[in-house]
Amino acid sequence: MKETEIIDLRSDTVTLPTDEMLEAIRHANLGDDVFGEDPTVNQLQEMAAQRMDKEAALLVPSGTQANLVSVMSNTERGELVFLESQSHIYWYEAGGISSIAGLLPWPIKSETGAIDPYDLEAAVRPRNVHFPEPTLVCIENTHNRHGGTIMKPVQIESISQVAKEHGLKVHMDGARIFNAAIGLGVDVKEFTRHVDSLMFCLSKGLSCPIGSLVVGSREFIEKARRVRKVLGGGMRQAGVIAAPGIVALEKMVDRLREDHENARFLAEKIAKLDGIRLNLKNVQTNMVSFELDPAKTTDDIFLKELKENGVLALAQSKNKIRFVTHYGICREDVEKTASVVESVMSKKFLA
Ligand code: TLP
Repeated sequence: MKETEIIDLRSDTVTLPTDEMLEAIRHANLGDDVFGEDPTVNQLQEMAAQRMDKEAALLVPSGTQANLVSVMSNTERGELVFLESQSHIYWYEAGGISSIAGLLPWPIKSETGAIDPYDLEAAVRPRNVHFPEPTLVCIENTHNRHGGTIMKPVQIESISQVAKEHGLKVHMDGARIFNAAIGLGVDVKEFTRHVDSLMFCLSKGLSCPIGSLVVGSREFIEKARRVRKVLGGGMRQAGVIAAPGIVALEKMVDRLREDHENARFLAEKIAKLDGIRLNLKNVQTNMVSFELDPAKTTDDIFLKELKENGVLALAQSKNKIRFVTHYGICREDVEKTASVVESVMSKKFLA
């Protein structure tokens, strides 16, 4: 990356399509996908289902819609959904789980993003006329607000066991499930085996411009197709979205390792700095989350100083900052970021 260019570490959603993706769009075979006739979409959906070891998959425009379609296809209005208290569905999806799906979200706190099976067990109340019917548990992997932490397959299995005992389904927001797989060095199927449905995004670390996939049983996907239509997500020549998705699944998964190495490098450099509280144990994939000591600086000042030095980051909460590494960010960029952070933190902003 040239010195004058901005180093954008706000999210892996800022990634641009590769030349091969743009070529694939140009040459894609297209059809009307509402009729199920787009061959490129059908190919991607088959690939996704196979990769996740499920029966079927459905292409939708965004991760938010993927979660909403999944949640609605697993429940009926008025029911109760357990989810982790910092989860994306609860925090960042504009309340669609309540306002559109008509569900009661029931947040459960956790240490690092993985709901403890004992806490789920304790939260499930006996079926009774007073209580909404509990039907679904949502997990998130990797966990965004916990800093890209991985929920291990064994943890998913334990949650799913408790869920099954109580007749609940499990949906996984796997927006970054390939980061989890690469981070642990296991096949992605290890993470999908114990969930009923999942979604994953093409438009994050995999670098596609648009698109997410909902994956599950054939019956579930049939319902999801109808729900997607209700939400206005039925698309026509959607092969233009699917074509780069195919390239992503074939070519962009293994390189996520590089993003993880860059995140680790950056985290280790800045964890040592005065005024930064960063738990290196939680740096497991492509995110670096940390807190700023409020006696030293605030997120507004910190982000402004960074921006003036050509680096962009996001505040996830008051004084909590997130960097995300991704395709297009190289070692030189994280080296520069580390030195910018060091010089910013060495200044005295607050009297
Ligand atoms: N997350 C975005 C923002 O919304 C915060 C980001 O920059 O990380 N699940 C998870 C775990 C996500 O991180 C996101 C996007 C989504 C779902 C929603 O995906 P989109 O943005 O495609 O609707």
